[in-house]
Amino acid sequence: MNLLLASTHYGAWTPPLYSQHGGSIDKLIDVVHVFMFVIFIPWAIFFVYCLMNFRARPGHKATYTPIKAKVSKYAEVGVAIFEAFLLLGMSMPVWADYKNNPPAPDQRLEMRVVAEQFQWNFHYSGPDGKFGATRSSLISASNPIGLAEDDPASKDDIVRVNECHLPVDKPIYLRLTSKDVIHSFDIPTMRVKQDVIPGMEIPIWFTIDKNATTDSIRPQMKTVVPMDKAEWYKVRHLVAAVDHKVKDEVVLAKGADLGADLTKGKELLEQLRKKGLTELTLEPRNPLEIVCAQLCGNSHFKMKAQVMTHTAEDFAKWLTESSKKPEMQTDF
Ligand SMILES: [Cu+2]
Repeated sequence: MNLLLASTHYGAWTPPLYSQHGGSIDKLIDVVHVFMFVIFIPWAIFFVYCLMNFRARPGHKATYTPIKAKVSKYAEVGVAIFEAFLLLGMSMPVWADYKNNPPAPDQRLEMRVVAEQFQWNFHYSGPDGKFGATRSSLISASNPIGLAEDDPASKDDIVRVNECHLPVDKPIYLRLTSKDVIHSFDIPTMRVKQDVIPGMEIPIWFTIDKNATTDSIRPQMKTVVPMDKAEWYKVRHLVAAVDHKVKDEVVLAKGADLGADLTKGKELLEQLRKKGLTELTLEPRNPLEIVCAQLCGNSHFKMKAQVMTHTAEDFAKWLTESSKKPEMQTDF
């Protein structure tokens, strides 16, 4: 369990929430869990009672016929009614409210997401707001979405692999499609999840909380680990949050990681211990990520993209700068 918590840095319950619509989903998850717990306990007790009470034993024959008690019938009807309420009264309104209200085209950031085994490709229309044409015949390692460069609309388009930049406080409208098999686009911290199906383009939309820029989230996930408890497998996803000093010598600079693999990590931690460092102050390099939630092949586990969230001004700056010098980043 500790290993699990250390590896997620998201805590024991649902991950932190950074989108505007996610509160109602969390409420539903909470209600379902409490309800399941409430019916699990009495039913487990009743199950054990039946096993004991109706078993064959000296002087008593096992009972094979179902019991016909009114209490159990009422309990079953009560559970069915509550489950209908969960579906009709809670779940469907949340879904309907979400699905019936896509953001208006002039107010949203529209993007294309093209999934493939095993990476996420992001296509931005650039400052002109027009997506360049794509053709499957043009797809190559350096052009993963097959963007047609002879199309004038593609001149300022931006394509990124496993790197997704998003603005906060502005509706985001993603058009999801896949080049090969079924994937599932999932941002756990935004409560966004949608299957991605080849041959179809499925839209999904959400708005990121105003204060949820990557730069402001990262320090919130700061953790302090005493050196005697610091093991590489627990800290490998984290980086130094501050300059670590021993007698004015910087032994681990802010932003440095704890070694790329087990051997290097062990060595580094040993060195730090020898130098007399007593604790590590760490934070995730990037707290937000997109994962694939559909088992899509043998490297499904590494189908992850980093999400960087920016203020409106920073995002506009990124968009303008990136569209001027189109560069393909394929190994993020
Ligand atoms: Cu996948």
